[in-house]
Amino acid sequence: MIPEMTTSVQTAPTQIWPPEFAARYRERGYWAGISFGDLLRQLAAEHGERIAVVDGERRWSYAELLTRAQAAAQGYLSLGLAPGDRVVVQIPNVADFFPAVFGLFLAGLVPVYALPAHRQTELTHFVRRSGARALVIMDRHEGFDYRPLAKDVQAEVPELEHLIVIGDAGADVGFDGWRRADGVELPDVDPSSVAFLQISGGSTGLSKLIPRTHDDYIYSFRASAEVSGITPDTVYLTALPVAHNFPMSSPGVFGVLSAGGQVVMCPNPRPETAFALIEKERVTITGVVPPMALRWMQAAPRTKHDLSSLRVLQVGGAKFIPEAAARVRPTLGCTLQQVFGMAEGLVNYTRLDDPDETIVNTQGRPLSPDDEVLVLDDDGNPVPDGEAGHLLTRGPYTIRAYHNEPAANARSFTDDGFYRTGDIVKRLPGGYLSVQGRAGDHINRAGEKVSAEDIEDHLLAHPQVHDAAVVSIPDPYLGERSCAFVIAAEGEAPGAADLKRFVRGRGVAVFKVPDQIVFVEGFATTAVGKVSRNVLRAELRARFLKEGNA
Ligand code: OOB
Repeated sequence: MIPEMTTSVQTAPTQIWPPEFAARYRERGYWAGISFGDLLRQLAAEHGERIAVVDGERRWSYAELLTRAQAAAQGYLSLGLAPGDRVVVQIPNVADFFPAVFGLFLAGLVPVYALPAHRQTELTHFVRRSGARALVIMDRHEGFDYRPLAKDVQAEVPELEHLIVIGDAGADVGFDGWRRADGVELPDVDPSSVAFLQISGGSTGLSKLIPRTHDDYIYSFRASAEVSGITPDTVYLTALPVAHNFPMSSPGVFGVLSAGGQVVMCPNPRPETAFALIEKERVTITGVVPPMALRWMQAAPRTKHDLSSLRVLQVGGAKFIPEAAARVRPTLGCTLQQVFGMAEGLVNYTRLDDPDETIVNTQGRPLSPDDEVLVLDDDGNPVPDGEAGHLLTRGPYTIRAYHNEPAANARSFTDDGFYRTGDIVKRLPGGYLSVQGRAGDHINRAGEKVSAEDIEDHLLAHPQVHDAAVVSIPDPYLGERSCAFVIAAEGEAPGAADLKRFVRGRGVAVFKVPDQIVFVEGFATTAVGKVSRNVLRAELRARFLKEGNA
């Protein structure tokens, strides 16, 4: 693995649009000039005793959410954390997520969102790269104890001063057991400042951190709530991990709360768990990735649960093929909304009243009238509508830079501020987009983005691996799966199972372990000299598919 090269001193994250753009986004009312903390105060004033969040038997009103978030905010500050400090948050789908992150917002602290599947390698990277001083976790969830993991991270990065634990905290700070901190004053938070750091899917190496501001993010989920028909009667099921950008903001939990609706936490995405909650809470909308949609559609005809309250199923994160998309209404009895978005910003939606043909065959059109979209050929020239090209974008909620990544920023953004998404799309009439694939080398495994380079680095750390190239292979269920081509070092070759165990043992998220390992004698090199990894991966992938192994 490539050693972590960041220094321990990290600058505070910023996200800055050129003044003329910022002025336009404010003038047009996109950036409303309120912070997350202000938003929660407004919602508590407006919706007071209405239920905001449901988690099993726990039902918290908007007023209660504010009270709990304020206690958390004061608790964080009483530990000595100061506004602007970063705090990594690894919380599964439980109600406590909301007081934990709104508490951070109210205190002017900056959450860094890790997913429950992340392990030591990823968490350590997030802590280092953000310069985080604290980590908030849940004690255990779905059979996994997060406390020893957090301890290991702290042992590796001693600058991580505080572990804050929801549930049984042992000697660490208990989330509900703050020492009384009523006197602690909460700061004024600038709505144009960075509210949190989101995690990028990442084509190269480890994830980059994405600074999103209060202004830009609040705009994106409020506008999304409109596009998805969210009202105070909406009941949203959080079936995907809440820290992911899709269930968080498209319109997700924040969009639904911003409209006074109700959010129901689903501990895992299994059809039996989700269907029982849909019936019990009369869920009206939820969002899933394509493999989950397939599983749900398979299970729906046999379920004993009443799914008739469900009006909208959103599907996004990876390509949903038209054949499957066409089956949503017949099997689940609801409208499909395709969502094509990215944590960096731009989100596209099919509209609820679009004709079926558009809903089934496209990945939607941009959320905002001020989303600028370019579709370019390899030389940077626009391609005609209907032809495939590279998607670039800029707009009122798309970032202009990653956090502390000068090299990636130079690659990922044009001089005039367009983000190179790495996606290959066709633009269709009406500005609808159809996603064709990726230009870069990552595997979109059921919506989880895995960088080929990241897995290769882990494989290369094995003493019996001479070289490795990881490619994506089409998979009927996952959409794509990872296949590692491995050249063994001289001597005894490791087995495929050994290698998978080895990668898992390096403390990485399970979705990064290669699905398949193929041992090869060597890599064909068609070009003279240094072969680009991209060319090599493309060759291996083509050979694999031709030989009928898929
Ligand atoms: C969402 O966000 P990320 O940051 O995990 O991944 C973004 C990438 C996109 O660049 C694209 O390659 C792929 O995921 N993607 C899709 C897709 N939605 C995302 N590819 C094909 N069809 C789709 N519908 O995945 C995300 C963020 C917000 C909302 C929805 C998804």
